[in-house]
Amino acid sequence: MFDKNKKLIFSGIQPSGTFTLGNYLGAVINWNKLQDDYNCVYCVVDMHAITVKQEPAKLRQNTLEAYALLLACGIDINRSVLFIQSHVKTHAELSWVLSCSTQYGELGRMTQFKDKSLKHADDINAGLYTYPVLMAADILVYNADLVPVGIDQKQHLELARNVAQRFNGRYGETFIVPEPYIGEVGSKVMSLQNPESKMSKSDDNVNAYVLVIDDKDTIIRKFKRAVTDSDTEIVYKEGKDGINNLMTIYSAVTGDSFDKITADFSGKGYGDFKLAVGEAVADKLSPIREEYLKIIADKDYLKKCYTEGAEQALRLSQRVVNKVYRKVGFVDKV
Ligand code: ATP
Ligand code: LTN
Repeated sequence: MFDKNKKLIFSGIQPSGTFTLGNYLGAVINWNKLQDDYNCVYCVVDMHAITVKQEPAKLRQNTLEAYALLLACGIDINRSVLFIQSHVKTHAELSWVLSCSTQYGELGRMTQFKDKSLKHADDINAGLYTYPVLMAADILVYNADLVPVGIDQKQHLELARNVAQRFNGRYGETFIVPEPYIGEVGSKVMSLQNPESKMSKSDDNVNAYVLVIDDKDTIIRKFKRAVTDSDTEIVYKEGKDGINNLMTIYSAVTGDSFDKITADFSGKGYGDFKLAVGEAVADKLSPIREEYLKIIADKDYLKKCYTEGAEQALRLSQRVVNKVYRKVGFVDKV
């Protein structure tokens, strides 16, 4: 299925609830585009999700929803490998070996670990600490060349590179040292209620985020309520965080430049612009929502997709684990 002349992309997304417009513009839209030029392997990282407390039934539901949403957003199983992390045993197997090439101190420096330890102070488990090792295994087990992530994941990717280099130094060339791939447009979508912080699905205020599966009326209502400033001009400028964010979103979904947006809305008020952004976003998301509702209702189709995805992923990654086991000195299994 893969073209040997193309580079390999790997990325993962957590099943922590339905995706926001931020996840879509910051991550998934890039995953979709990259399928044209790369061999792509994508997964829903349910094993990472249990590093914080999960309700089992909810995790199962969220994982299926995330998988269905990726299909609805255009991840094409005829071109790319799309699977659920816990279905492919090689990730956990490689993770153990890599943990023996990762230093205690370097894991302690991870800012996500520090943040999550404060947020989940009653459950600072070993998995939360070794989270980046499993992430390194996800990537290295496919010998990925490039990893599309948001800026928040750059430090974890740096760690994966260090671990790959250390392993290669100790046991001989085994892993490709992966490069980060940070998309440009929409790399940071801000909250509609507090445009100084990022749009996040765990925000307490539902008006702060737009979900990919929100209906048209809800999307328009949320944009109408978006916090802006007391100025009137629709122009991208320092200090106008709310308008800057709306312009970024509008530009990402329509392809219009900031200059064109300013020219098109000259003489019009914030109210008109907010409505236009709401409509443009709703138009972009409505086919995804429809497709999602169809897929999530068809459990047999979903099962077929993730089962095939897991088989393909295992085939690709088993070779790397076999090689690693040999390199570290494990006895061949026959
Ligand atoms: P939460 O919203 O609960 O903080 P999250 O949406 O950041 O979680 P992830 O599953 O870690 O959770 O994010 C998946 C991907 O989406 C990551 O690559 C991340 O960088 C990107 N992403 C998340 N929020 C935004 C945002 N507001 N703007 C752009 N990209 C984002
Ligand atoms: N930690 C990432 C999700 C993730 C990932 C990966 C991303 C897990 N494994 C491998 C890229 C490559 C996150 O929270 N967004």
